[in-house]
Amino acid sequence: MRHTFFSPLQRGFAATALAALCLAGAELPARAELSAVDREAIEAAFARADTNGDGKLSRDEAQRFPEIAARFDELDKDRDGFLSLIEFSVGATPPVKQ
Ligand SMILES: [Ca+2]
Ligand SMILES: [Ca+2]
Repeated sequence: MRHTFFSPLQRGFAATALAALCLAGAELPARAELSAVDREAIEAAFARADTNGDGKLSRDEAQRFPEIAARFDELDKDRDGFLSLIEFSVGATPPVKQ
C-alpha cells in the first residue's frame, strides 16, 4: 500500500494558497495599520483609476486622486513615470479611503 501525503487536489490547493500569500505580500508593503478592508479599497480604487488596465497609473490616470496627483513625483519611487500598486498604496494611506 502506497502512502501519499497529499492528493493532487490538496497539492493544488496548497500551491494556490501559497501563491496567494506570496502575491498579497508582494503587492503591498507590510503595514500593520492597513486592514484587509483598507487594502481592498485601495486595490479597488487603483483598478478603477487604471483605465487602460496596464497595472500602473499614469500621471493622467492619477488625476482622479488630487492628493495622489499632487504627490505623484514623490510617490513614483522608481521614477518610471507610473505609479505601481505599491507606490499608489503608500500615497493612498490614508487619503484615498472612501
Ligand atoms: Ca494605467
Ligand atoms: Ca513607479
